[in-house]
Amino acid sequence: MPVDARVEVDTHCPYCALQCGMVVRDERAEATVAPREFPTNRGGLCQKGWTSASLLTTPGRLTTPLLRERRGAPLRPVGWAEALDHVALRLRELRERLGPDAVGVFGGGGLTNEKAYLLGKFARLALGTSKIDYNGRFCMSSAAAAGIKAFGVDRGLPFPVADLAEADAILLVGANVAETMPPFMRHVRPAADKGGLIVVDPRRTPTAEAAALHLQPAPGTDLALALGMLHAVVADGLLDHRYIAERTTGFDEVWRIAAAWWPERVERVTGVPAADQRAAVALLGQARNAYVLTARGTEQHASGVATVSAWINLCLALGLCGRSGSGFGCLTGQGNGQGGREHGQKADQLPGYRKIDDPAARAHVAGVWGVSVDELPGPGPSAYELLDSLGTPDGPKALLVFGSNLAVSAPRAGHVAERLESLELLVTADFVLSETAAVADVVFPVTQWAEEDGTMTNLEGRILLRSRAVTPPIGVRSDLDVLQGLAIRLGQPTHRFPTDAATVFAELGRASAGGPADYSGISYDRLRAGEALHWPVPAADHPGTPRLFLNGFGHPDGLARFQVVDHVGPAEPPDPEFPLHATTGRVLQHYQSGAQTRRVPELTEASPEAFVEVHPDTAQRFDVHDGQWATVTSRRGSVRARVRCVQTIRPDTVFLPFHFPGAQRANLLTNPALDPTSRMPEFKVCAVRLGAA
Ligand SMILES: Nc1nc2c(c(=O)[nH]1)N[C@H]1C(S)=C(S)[C@@H](COP(=O)(O)OP(=O)(O)OC[C@H]3O[C@@H](n4cnc5c(=O)[nH]c(N)nc54)[C@H](O)[C@@H]3O)O[C@H]1N2
Ligand SMILES: Nc1nc2c(c(=O)[nH]1)N[C@H]1C(S)=C(S)[C@@H](COP(=O)(O)OP(=O)(O)OC[C@H]3O[C@@H](n4cnc5c(=O)[nH]c(N)nc54)[C@H](O)[C@@H]3O)O[C@H]1N2
Ligand code: SF4
Ligand SMILES: [Mo]
Repeated sequence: MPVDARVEVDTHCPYCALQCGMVVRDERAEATVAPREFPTNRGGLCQKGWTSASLLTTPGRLTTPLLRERRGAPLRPVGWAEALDHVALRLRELRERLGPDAVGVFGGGGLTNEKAYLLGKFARLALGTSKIDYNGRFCMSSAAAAGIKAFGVDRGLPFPVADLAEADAILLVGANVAETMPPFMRHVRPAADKGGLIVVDPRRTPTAEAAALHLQPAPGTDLALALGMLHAVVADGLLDHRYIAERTTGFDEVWRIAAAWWPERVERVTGVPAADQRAAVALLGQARNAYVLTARGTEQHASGVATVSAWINLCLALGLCGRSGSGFGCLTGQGNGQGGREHGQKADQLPGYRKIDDPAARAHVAGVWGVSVDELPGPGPSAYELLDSLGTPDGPKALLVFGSNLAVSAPRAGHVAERLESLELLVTADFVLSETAAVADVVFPVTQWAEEDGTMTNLEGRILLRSRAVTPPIGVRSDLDVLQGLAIRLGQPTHRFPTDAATVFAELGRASAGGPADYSGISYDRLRAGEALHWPVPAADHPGTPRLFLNGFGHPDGLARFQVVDHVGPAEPPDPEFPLHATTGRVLQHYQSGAQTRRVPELTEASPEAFVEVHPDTAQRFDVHDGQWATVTSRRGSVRARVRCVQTIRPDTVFLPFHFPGAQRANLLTNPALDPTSRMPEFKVCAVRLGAA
């Protein structure tokens, strides 16, 4: 092909919420990617982004539907009509036999806004089921719930990431951005250079290495740490009295609890020296501009909502929220972790971030969908509760999975695998044979990122267009096609399930109009023109809302609400039988369950297998050696992982990445203790013992 015939399309990375700008070139049927200047990545990409094009032509790419007649039979290639007919017939039969709630749906925060929206509509209308939830429950739910309580609105960052460049101090809590969003380090670098970066993590991560101050609490004790720091704010005279009086409510009740958490007491619970707590507070309190940012390390706990609330309390006490140059935010994780939690694939939700039990929201959305309000089901169970109920007398007998590899990523994965096995029908759509697809009865092969149009909402609430840049392989269809194909066979009119992304987006805009996440003023044309549109965008001539709370918070009185919270501690503390804390998380090269990145040769070469980080003293105590395979055991199961002796972890804690399958699945260990509000499982701490493999 002559050089001038090659196609170059501006788009964004297929992976995380930073949604780095990239250019995809479709050259001689081989796509390549290159970084592009965009505010979130400022010309950078991480190794996953750089290698993302290879997934388009990975040898294991699915290009034909797969079906097995019965459990135990092998998956065999079939045509689209046969696969769609088979699934629709089984779903209809189940519905007639057991009612609409006999079918469950599990979505993902990597799906475009259009897919997430249509999946929610499909569940409520074509299936009539209340049982839909998604993997964002495992990701942002605690942050979202805490944001709504305090501010009345949940948008991960209520300001553009570029604002961070002006910060004198940044507190990163349970966020290892140097590995989970490497180009994000560019935004915290100015504060780090001024000596103002503070990192809270039980491990000395590459992010902590860049910090002036690293606080290293025991996993699951952040809430106590935040209370101790609030205590120090008051004791050291840094409380912003005027801000508290003018812009908040509820401080006095919060202080009644924090008063009892003086830093020396907190040191005994967390292991963080009292002097470091005071030093961190001094850095934040004396800064002209300061930010507190949380991520999964502090959020993925059975007390995750209370813990995030405690960090917000600290921020409010210092007067940092809702003014220019300072703020509080939670770092969204998945590519569309923000939009994916706004448009109705969540158990309790309708599009526009509306509640499914709100009569006005139901009336509005039923109107847009052209159905009567009574046709809309009510709220359903949360992700883990849905998975835990599969195949039980009251639970779904069939599950449709779009955009999650839950066999690897769900907590207590051994139990979840048993629940999947007990189903009459498991259906998934994917572009590779993930561990979940491998145990499904029907697999639909779908287009991916660069092969289709769709919008994503990045970590700063900015809506982005990912445009089709390459021709998909023959045989695959988009998720929107799959949903339409099934919906028609379930008796729905074709027009109700459009397959053109721009048409779906326009409908999504109407459905979201008037809701907190209002997209009604956004169009593909505005996005193509490169407008920086942060929601809400309630009209076609509205410029968007980059900074949400400058003129008041989202509650009717415009005030932020302090939340009364007290320290709880891990749901499963260590004991003589399971004497160590295990925590889990990420490495730079792998994304989530690894379904995608384990198929990229450069990435598996750099990170081939599961490992467990162990302090040398702990290795000696448990008689395991660096480089050796070990067994880590919790009350729920055992994992094989190679020992990595590191000085950077606390001696009472081990760390495992969760990206690896089979016997190397960290989630065989994890505790599905759920937060009472967000229903977030406790991925970040459980009790384990360590032994030679
Ligand atoms: N390379 C890579 N990047 C990713 C992803 C990926 O899978 N791989 N996934 C994306 C997604 S969906 C997400 S949600 C984000 C997640 O991004 P992060 O939240 O940054 O990632 P994690 O590694 O899960 O957790 C961060 C840190 O929390 C620490 N931690 C563990 N327990 C505790 C605790 O009790 N308190 C505190 N303060 N810290 C604790 C861990 O040691 C870890 O270093 O990353 C996104 N980016
Ligand atoms: N122990 C432990 N477990 C965790 C976590 C942890 O920190 N520790 N973190 C949790 C978090 S934050 C998250 S976000 C979850 C994520 O965990 P998962 O939900 O498993 O996420 P992925 O691995 O990204 O799985 C996405 C799957 O969908 C496919 N896919 C990608 N895009 C599309 C699409 O557009 N359409 C369709 N049909 N398929 C698509 C991919 O190939 C892959 O198979 O894991 C959670 N699990
Ligand atoms: S930081 Fe996230 S969005 Fe950027 S290249 Fe890496 S994975 Fe992609
Ligand atoms: Mo996530």
